Amino acid sequence: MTERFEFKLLATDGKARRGEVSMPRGTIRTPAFMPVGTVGTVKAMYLNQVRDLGADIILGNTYHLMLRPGAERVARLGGLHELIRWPWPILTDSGGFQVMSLSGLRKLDEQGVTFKSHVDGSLHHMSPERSIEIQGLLDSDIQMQLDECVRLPAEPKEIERAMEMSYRWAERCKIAFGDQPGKAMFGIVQGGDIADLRVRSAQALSGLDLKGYAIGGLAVGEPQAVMLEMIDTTCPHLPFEKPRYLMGVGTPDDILKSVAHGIDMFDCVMPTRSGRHGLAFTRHGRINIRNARHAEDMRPLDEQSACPASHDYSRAYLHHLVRSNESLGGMLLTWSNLAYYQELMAGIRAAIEGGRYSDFMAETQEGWARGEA
Ligand code: PRF
Repeated sequence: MTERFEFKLLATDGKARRGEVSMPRGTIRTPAFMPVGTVGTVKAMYLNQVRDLGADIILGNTYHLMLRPGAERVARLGGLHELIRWPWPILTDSGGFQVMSLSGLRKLDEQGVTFKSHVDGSLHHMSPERSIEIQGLLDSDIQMQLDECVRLPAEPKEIERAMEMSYRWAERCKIAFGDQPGKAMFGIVQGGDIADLRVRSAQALSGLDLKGYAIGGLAVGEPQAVMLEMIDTTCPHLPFEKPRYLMGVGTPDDILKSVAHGIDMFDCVMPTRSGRHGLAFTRHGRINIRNARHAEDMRPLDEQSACPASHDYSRAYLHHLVRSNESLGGMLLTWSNLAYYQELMAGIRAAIEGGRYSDFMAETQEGWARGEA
């Protein structure tokens, strides 16, 4: 553990990277998957379970926490780590993306974003500076710049305008963040599905010498091939020795392929949200446990998994719980899914260290395609 935020590259295999982010609250082994804890809880999980599965960091959301319980209140209560009982690193998203997807009535201009709360309809304004201030009140370890993410497909002019404004917001966020050696503020590359805009965004942000870089504006409606192409276009223009975070991605397949293109960090609601809806991710691929064919299947989801939710409970029981809308159904499937995601990340890290990432990718994909007996 260190006093300063640091990123060390430990090994590479092709474009895939194995590294370590260290900071006062802990060390993050990369490639890393960060479970999403939007409102200060990784839904349907105890945080000690999340930790035991191998999560080095979790994610929180500025937008949700500023509305409830409120950033100043969280600060008075000792900060987010103290409140939720998670002493390890927390990354917070800046709020712009969630405003666009969740709040009613919103207006976005150079000053920031004005929006109506989805909780009580109250009106709020968030500037780039206020987003960083809130993330500071939460005591977040990795803070994200405020940005504008454009849904695809979109007009090139619109994508360019949002990318340029996001860059100006990055400059303002950098000043607002100031000098905090033990923490980091990441910039976010935008530019939609236009290679030239991605390159310009990455080059401009690199000039700000930030501690890490995210790629935003992907997995917003474009095909996977376009997403991978944009990652490939962007990465050569980011500093090699800084961590790269692909925001809001993705499926196990998205993660496997994005790592091969040079991504170090991921977050996604997929394992938690899908779990609550009855979808399991396993070494054998996806299993929709609501399906009638599981009603009398006494096999576990994955007999080889180390997670009790995956190897100790029958598909028949999980099917029954999910069909009956029982909380335990969502809890067990979330547990099993997060276990699989973390198991996948551990496999990815070991494969890169061993210089056998492409073999690992092929074997993993074969497992999904083969399905189960
Ligand atoms: N910006 C921010 N958060 C995000 C995204 C983005 O573009 C995405 C896009 N996949 C997910 N979360 N700030």
